[in-house]
Amino acid sequence: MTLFAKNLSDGGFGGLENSQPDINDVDAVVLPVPYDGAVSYMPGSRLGPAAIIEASAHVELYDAQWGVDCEQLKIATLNPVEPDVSGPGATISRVENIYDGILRKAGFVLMLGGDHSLTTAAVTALAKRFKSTLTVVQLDAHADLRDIYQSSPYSHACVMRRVIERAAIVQIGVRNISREEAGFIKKSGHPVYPAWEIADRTDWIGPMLEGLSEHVYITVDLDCFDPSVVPGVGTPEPGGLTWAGVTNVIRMIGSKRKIVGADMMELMPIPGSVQSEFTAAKLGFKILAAALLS
Ligand SMILES: [Mn+2]
Repeated sequence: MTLFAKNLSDGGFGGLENSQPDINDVDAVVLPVPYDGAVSYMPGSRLGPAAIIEASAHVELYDAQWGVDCEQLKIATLNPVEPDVSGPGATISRVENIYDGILRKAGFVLMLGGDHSLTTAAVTALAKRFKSTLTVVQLDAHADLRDIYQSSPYSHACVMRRVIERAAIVQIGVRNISREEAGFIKKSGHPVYPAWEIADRTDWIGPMLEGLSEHVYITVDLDCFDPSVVPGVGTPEPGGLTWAGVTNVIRMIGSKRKIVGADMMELMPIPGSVQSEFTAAKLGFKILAAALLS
């Protein structure tokens, strides 16, 4: 699989010059996957990656809050992955192959979705490397633990069920759980921190961190945020997480464990508003900083 960096004129993540076609020599690769063929409600997240990349040019790279500077990171933004027309399963396999190819060269991938089903691809590639030392931390409004949804095991509503078949998981911020999923959680026994339990609290973070393996993958479904923070998602859910809450958790994870990959999924741009994509872009730099500069 050949990997191409985007042309310089396209502008990469952060508006950074993309003069680095050789990804052997970068700190991080941004992988846009504009695909939303596995959504259950509103399509549109295929427009997410481009909107986040465009907004990212307007984010200040010096992070005064954390005292780190993402300017020092070498980041290559790859060309968007084209979906496989034969369907979600084939598209996930394609992304997995590409992801695997990138991992052979670059250390860290930030994937931009696209719908949440694509996380399975990243986790499959990483689980092959890290085996039982990988925990997937999911920030999401939904548990996404259905075995099958709308007749498909690849629906974005099933993604964490596919992920837990490959790695340990921790779920944070969930507030929409079906009866079937609640039963599965009880049986599985993995840690779940519903939004209503962790609002305005930080005392759960320490015990949560202790349960993580050495290597952590962070998957951010942008609907984890309260819709007042990120309104541009396909399945908004009230009662969500705050900016400070999400960024603090990610920073704490980065300070205690090795973050080996991350994604930001399900952004559905709202015409005329840049609030959601700008927040996502800024979060992308927070993730890169927590993973690579802490
Ligand atoms: Mn999700």
